[in-house]
Amino acid sequence: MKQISLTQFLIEEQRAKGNIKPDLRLLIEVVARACKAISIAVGKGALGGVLGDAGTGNIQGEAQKKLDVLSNEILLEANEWGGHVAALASEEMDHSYPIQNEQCKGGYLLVFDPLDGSSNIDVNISVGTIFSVLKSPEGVAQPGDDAFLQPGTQQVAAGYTVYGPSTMLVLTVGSGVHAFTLDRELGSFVLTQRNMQIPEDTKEYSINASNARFWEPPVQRYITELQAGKEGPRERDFNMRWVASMVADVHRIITRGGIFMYPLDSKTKAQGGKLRLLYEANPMSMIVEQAGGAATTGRERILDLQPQKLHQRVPVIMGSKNEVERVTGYHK
Ligand code: P6P
Repeated sequence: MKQISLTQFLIEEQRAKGNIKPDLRLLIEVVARACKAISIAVGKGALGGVLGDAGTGNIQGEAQKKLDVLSNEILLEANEWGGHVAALASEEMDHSYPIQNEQCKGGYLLVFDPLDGSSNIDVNISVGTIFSVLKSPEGVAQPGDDAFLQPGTQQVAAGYTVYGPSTMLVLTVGSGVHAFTLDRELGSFVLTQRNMQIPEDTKEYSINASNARFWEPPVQRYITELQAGKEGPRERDFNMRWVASMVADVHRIITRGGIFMYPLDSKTKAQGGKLRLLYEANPMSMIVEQAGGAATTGRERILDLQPQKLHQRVPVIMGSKNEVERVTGYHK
């Protein structure tokens, strides 16, 4: 079967739908190239001398893995000269990073988690890169942190690359969700799935059950019903999966259905939740909604939230529409 590369797909989408301006296509290609380099570094494992802690911490108070720092540097370097962004922001950087050279500036903002789930790196479990593209505000010469504080509905593109048995880039530019698998011989991402759709119902849920004692009553009720299986009110058995790598868990859900939950709980309430809005919840919510799923905090649609700070955290419930609507309804 003729292989369609990421570049060909983006050009054909532009011709057909006119929703991918050349600059956005070129930015997505820069990010894809950076993800290829990250995939190579991650794939070397112990042979690459980049496992283990970097000996530094990030603004989240998390110990940085060497690969966190390396992945962040790869994405920064690729975009500094790429000429498509005005500024970058990352989980691994306290503040946003404005492009200084006027000749290398573009009209977009790129915000990313360079290596999500990196605590799994040293035990060889799938990790990923999550990215979100926003428009740089008109007339702002040097966009700072505030420029990134846009609701998720303002995203022009969102995607992730999961470094698993194969390396897959999953992307939306607002007209469906499409998956590309890295062909290591060609060195390019090849289209392997068009218009991914999340089944509206599921038998799989994804939550860190060790937090059960901290959950709010609606979540307690929902999970208890799932655990009751066919003897309970749901009248069917459910299965649980928790990889502790959002990219891996959400990719499974986009591929075969499920519900991913990191709900508000008494442990994370003071900081607003566990997962970060701008570079985890928002891009994943755009992808999930574009694939026919739903994404809420338990109380409101994630994409409608007005961010207040760069590293803001939020509760996250996303995946199969009917399940997300059910547990969100329990919060009313
Ligand atoms: P816990 C990884 O650190 C992450 O941000 C997500 O990728 C993942 O879903 C979650 O945190 C795991 O959290 O509390 O189970 O370790």
